[in-house]
Amino acid sequence: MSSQILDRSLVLDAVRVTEAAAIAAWALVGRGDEKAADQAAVDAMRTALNELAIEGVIVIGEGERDEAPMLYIGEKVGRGGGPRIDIALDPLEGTTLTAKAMANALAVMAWAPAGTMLHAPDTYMDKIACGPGLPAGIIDLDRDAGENARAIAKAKGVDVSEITVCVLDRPRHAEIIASLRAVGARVSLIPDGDVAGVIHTADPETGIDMYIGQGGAPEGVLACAALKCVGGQFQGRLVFRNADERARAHGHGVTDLDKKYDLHEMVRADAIFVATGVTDGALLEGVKMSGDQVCTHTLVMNSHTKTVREVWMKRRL
Ligand code: FBP
Repeated sequence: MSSQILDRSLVLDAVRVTEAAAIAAWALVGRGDEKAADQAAVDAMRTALNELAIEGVIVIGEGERDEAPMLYIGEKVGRGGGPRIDIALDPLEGTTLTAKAMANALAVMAWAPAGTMLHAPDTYMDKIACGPGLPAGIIDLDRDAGENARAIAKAKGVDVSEITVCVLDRPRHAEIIASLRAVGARVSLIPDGDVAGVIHTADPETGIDMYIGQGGAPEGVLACAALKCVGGQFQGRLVFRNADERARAHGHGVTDLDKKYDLHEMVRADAIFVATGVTDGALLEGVKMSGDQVCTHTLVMNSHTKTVREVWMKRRL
């Protein structure tokens, strides 16, 4: 099944979907309207998905059916006649970044064979990640943040002062940040966008060695699909703030609410990961419009073929 889904032509199909979402969101960059930007990306992504010869089911989407009219969890997309795939998507990862014309907003999606992605509820998740080439089990969510940074430093043969850890800039992370600074690690704070934060651990050019902190569980699944393609380690544990969130998790088939998931439990088969830049960022350039021409920059990765491609698209409007 995995070779069928990861057919080469599907990779380009996936690229068209995030390109469409990014272009639509770009029109709303800097307009101060997060909802409108997200809606534009959702509409464009849904239209593009429904043109494809796939039998897709949204497993990570815009929310539950009763609260999201489009791209809700369980929605079927595609015109059929193709492979059955699980789709995780975030049409606009960084709604605030887009509304405020800040760096690093992306349109993101991942595909895997039907039934192989964690159906994560829309709750928070504690996450820790590092890039490839390190001993298995080097990071552990149940260990102190500073201790994790120390372990990575030891494995890399450097002093912990040379380790940089990416963390979402949130008050809830004060303890994590203090723990990292106490051991002498560098902390790189990001305003939003932890899918890119996790992916950065796998790209030496970013200088990020580890990601840690609490962010969206859906974003955790998307980040895992990316790490599946480029290598690295990830652990995640769902975080519940109330009984309703626990009930949602049960509804998604989660039986062990305290489970610590690793990368291969979050995405259990080969995956395609695709992201197009909306605004310029460390991972991708944003949409550019010049005269009657639009240009996009997309990263597309396939864990089956172990390929990572950057796709530049230019189109006359
Ligand atoms: P949105 O694009 O949905 O706003 O998500 C951005 C994001 O920063 C994610 O990358 C991250 O997982 C989540 O929000 C963190 O949530 P919160 O902003 O509530 O701390």
